Amino acid sequence: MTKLTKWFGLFYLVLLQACQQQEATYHFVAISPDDTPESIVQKAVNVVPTKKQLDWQENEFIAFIHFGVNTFTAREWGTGKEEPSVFDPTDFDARQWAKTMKAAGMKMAMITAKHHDGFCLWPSRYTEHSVKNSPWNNGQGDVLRELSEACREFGLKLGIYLSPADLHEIEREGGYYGNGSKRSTRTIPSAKEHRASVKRTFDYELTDYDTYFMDQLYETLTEYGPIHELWFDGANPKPGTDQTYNYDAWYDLIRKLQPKAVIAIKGPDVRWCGNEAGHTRADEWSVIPLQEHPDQSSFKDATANDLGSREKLLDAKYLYWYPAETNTSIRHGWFYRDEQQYVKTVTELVDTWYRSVGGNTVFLLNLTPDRRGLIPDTDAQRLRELGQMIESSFSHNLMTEADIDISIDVDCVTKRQYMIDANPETYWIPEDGNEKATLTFQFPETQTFNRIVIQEYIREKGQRIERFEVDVWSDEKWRLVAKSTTVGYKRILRFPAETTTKFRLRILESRIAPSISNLEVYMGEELLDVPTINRDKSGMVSIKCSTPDPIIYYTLDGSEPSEKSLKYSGPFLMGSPGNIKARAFTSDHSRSTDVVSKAFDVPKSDWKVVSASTPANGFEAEKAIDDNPGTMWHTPWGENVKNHPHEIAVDMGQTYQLKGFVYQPRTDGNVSGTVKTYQFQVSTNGEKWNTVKAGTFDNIRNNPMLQEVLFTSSVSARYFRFISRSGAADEPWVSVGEIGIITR
Ligand code: FUL
Repeated sequence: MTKLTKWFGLFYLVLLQACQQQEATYHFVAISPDDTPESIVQKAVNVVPTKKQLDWQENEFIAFIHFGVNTFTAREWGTGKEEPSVFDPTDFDARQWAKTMKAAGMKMAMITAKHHDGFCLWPSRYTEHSVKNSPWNNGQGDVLRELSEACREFGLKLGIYLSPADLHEIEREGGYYGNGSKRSTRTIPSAKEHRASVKRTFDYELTDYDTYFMDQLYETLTEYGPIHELWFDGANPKPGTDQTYNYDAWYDLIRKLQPKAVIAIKGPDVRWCGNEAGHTRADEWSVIPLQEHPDQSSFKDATANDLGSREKLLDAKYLYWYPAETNTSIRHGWFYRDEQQYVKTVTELVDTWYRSVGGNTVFLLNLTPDRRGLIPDTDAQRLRELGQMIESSFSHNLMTEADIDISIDVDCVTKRQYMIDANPETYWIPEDGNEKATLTFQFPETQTFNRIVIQEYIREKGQRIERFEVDVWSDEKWRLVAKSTTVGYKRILRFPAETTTKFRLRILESRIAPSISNLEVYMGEELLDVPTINRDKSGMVSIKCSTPDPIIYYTLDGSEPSEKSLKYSGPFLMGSPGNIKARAFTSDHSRSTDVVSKAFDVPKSDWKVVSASTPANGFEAEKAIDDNPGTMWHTPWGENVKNHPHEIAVDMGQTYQLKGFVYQPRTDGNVSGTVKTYQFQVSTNGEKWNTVKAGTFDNIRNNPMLQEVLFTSSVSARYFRFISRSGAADEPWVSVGEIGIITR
């Protein structure tokens, strides 16, 4: 290329970009009373991400790591009273974490440097409650340091979860949390000697706890290299303690010390998806309405289904770019508990990956290092398989591998080829006012594919597409194969493989005009659906699998099922406690699923409800012991209904040695009526009752999963009574999906 053509090319590009830039963009915009529905939509499409929000979004898949005292005490929420001596991993290896995350295709590791219990994984100078007083490495260890080094080695970014709620500072004598101190000017860092090469100081108006928190923030922001995300959890196990936070000062410090870091959840850059189960919205909008100026927003958790439709925007005072992060754990629970703890299958993980990454969110998948200080073997294996699956599914983009002819039925402002040139800087857009468009893609020869990836040009054109459909050319006519709604950063469509010479994208609704920066087509790997194992009240076990004509093998002795194991031919009786492992094969035995494992305790065939708080119609107490988590016992709800305590007493028909009990909250995705504080009593005769356990189900509101409670020692009983003392959502009624016992 001559110098002249190079210059000309550059000039052309600049000119082109100037022309494409029809409107000024911004990260938020005020809505005025004079705005019309049309002008609001026009304003909405000009709201775009900040540079750091865009960089964060491009991570797509990142890791959460929950590790701390809870790993050793097998709790979901600690108490703050743990001794640092409990923290003692035997084979801690941050490189194993980094290697595993890398193999899974993750781009960042975000660690609970301090969870709600207040225990610090780095040797903070401002507390004794940290690794420095643990036996691990004789108090010389530093989890954060080793992780930051491993991340650097494996090319991963580092993020930090620092819990604002701090139980240790609530519980300890002289603790800062809620000590009533007033705000006054304090200098951060408090320590006079600088430990890091950064030697800056900052003055803010702070309480004692804010000062403590910011001193620790300063340590984590200055001593561990670049930080790319800060995660401020809104949860607080002791919400009654009166303590305000000077969030503005925290944000200011972060922006000054780590300008590239996004501040998530209780922060301005990244929004919590609204649940901890990995559910995703069908429509995920990154432009959402705010009722206050973003600088004044308290960033309340947004859990509703519709956050950003046109209708929602009408109520806004401001429109704000606030993208969602889907967070869920690979295990049931955020911390490692034991080897019985459920680990999600590759099929489940892949599904969440598709829905989150391919649903305009970043997927933050939590990993739970065990008491060795390693990501457990099963989990590591599944993460590797997940990584391979993603890698192999998205390695051959049919749009760049063939000469594609694109025809579009509307006038275009930019070149149509820009959407398939694999260049994130270029995009296709039609003239304003073309809210609909049909884009037809013709391959030179027949292709087979089952995935379409679409990305909007959010960096300058915001989010626009509201509804679209895809058809393939088949038997001389168009046939619908997929429908979807929003796109945003990325939408991935999945459908059964199609073989065709052309397909079309019909954009049916969009704001002003749709923009597409990227469109990819793949033949992705299909995973077989893993079997599900259920046992009914009579003890009959059935194993189901949606893979066509599956051959299912299972074991009852804990061994891995193979083609030599028992072959499932229909429901069978399992009248005593046991563990079933199953795996399905395709009918030609060429492929098999992950192994699924399910433990069952004593069957409930002889169980009877002796007494229970009056149920609502259709929600009888028997449904809490029918071995069907899909049904539930529910007391009446609404106004003027009976408040807690609610109770259910059960006669198990014979005497058992009880080691603990299990509570399965309702499973329909609604948390209403879920128990928070409970009491569990037993009796040998149904008359004299003994309380064996009373407590709280930690984090149950956000994560309503199966609760397993162990007693300090086992008790002999024929009857038990489960009493609910308060509800997770502070409602007077109760709901119970299932209640059971642990004898094994
Ligand atoms: C919640 C916390 O209470 C859980 O323990 C966990 O850390 C999760 C990510 O956030 O709000």
